[in-house]
Amino acid sequence: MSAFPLALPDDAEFSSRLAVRIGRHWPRLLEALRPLYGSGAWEGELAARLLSAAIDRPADLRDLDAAREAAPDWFQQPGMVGYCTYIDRFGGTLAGTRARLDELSRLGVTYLHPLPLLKPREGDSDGGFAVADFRQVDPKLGTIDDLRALAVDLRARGISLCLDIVCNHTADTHGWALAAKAGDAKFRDFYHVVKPPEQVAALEAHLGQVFPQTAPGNFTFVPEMGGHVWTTFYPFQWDLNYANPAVFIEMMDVLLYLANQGAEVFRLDSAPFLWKRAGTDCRGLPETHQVVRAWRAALAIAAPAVALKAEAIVGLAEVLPFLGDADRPECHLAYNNTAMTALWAALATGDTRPLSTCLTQALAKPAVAGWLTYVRCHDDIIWGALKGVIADETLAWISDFYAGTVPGSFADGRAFQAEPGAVRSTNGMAASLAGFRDGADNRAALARLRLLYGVTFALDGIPALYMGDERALTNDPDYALEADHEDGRWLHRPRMDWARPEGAIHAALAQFAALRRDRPGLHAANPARPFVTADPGLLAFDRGGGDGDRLICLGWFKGQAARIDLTDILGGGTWHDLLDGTDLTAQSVAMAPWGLRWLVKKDG
Ligand code: OTU
Repeated sequence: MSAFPLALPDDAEFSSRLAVRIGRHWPRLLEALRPLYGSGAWEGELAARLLSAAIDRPADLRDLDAAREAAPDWFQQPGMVGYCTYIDRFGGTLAGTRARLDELSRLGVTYLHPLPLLKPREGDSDGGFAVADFRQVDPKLGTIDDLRALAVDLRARGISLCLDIVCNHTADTHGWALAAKAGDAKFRDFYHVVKPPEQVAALEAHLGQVFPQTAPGNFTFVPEMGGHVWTTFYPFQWDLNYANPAVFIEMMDVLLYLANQGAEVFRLDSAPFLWKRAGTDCRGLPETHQVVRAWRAALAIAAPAVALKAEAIVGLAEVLPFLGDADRPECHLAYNNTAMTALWAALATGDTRPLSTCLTQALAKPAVAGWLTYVRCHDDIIWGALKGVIADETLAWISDFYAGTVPGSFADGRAFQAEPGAVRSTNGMAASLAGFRDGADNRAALARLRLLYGVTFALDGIPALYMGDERALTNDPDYALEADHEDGRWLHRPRMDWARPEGAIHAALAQFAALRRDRPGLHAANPARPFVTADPGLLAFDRGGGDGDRLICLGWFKGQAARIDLTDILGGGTWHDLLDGTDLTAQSVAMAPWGLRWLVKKDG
């Protein structure tokens, strides 16, 4: 009944390994998908695509598969350090980016996430998140051959390439959408078309809005489609219909194709939105998790070197299911966006207790999974992710604080859009939000930026830098002068400024990366366990495993120096701060303004 329906190729060694993987994961794939699609002809098509991708897999990537099967915790290693950037803004093109890789290696980077680089629609493409062809590179950046060459260069340096899979939607100019508009019934079924206007209103009543000002509503009337197309994001981003097994199979084929070009991690964009069910908010439905689980099983068969990362910028309770459990794994990694958001909240309020709460909740992460930890990314900071952890009024105050409208605020950011009554999210580069202003005395701002990154690097996952933060790059206030860049998030998508001095923050980040590498206790299987501290301004958490390699991270979220008695946390003996090289005892721990310490036990 569930046997794999096709014969494996003649190559005995390859086929015996493939047979083992099929034996393990094909039943899982069917178990995830049959409740969605029933049994049917789609199973044969699925098997054929899987087998052909496995056969097409280049020899070097098959070697990588074997290595990763032997060491499946590769992405949890303490030496992992990420970097996220736009190809055009970092290196101009893919070829130009290949020429800049020394910059990444100097920072200890082992994981590169270039933001969308596949062929986008013409005109506004939501920063490349409206893909017109999943098998071609944006011609402005290069070709698919350039992408493969980049992946090879990266792998030679021990850097894994992470690509976006914009799996929730396509551009309205994608071939599937064009065929659908032309009346091809097969492709009309790739999208959701709602005909009676009352039905649109009935669906809307349960749905939220992601871009309420720039893209209100979730539906767009398209005359050629004879109704409203489901468009959660911009009107030119058409949501795919995962109730159609052909959509699952096509997107799986995209994953496998890009895996065979050398991608080692996939960022599943907008993961919560995949499945739609009338009468719900269509976020994180159980069927969505079955789809993700099935992709995981497909990769485990045809490209087991590859890891999945969930992009779910929602509360932690909605993020955790994307990591699955031991029996039903989903993604290997997920963004720890609540920790990130709570870090910024602590920096504004001087109160680290909500952050400790988020870290405590994050202990529910399966030991085999990792967090993607970060300070900033290309999107806005969504305060709503802390709903229930921080009171709404406080979140509104924090939003104003980062917009710079609270008297005495150090921040130089801007408020973004929000649904009526909700707290407005925040745009801005990390340096600007931390108060860095070009030409000013920036010592405090740099200490704040170092504090946020120093905590992030001590957490249980891959810490990812956002381009330019290593040089305290500030906002791009002129963003709207560029065509199709009205969206306020372009404030924090400036061009890399290679002439900008590297300075203290660059040195701090390189130090964090180098220290992490040598500390087995920082493996992502060892969670960050927060302590209750007497002063809410102090964040303290423990990292370490059974092997005795233990590290305690201290972060002081206040602008005045302090001396703190930490006997209850550290106990007796001498502790050594890896960051400044000094020794200290628990009775009197000096914390500089916005200070940071990574402590290890010196004796006993
Ligand atoms: C993602 O973000 C991308 O990161 C954005 O840059 C895109 O515009 C968007 O998808 C559409 O492709 O709402 O504010 O829970 O929060 O998918 C960012 C997930 C977003 C969403 C997330 C989305």
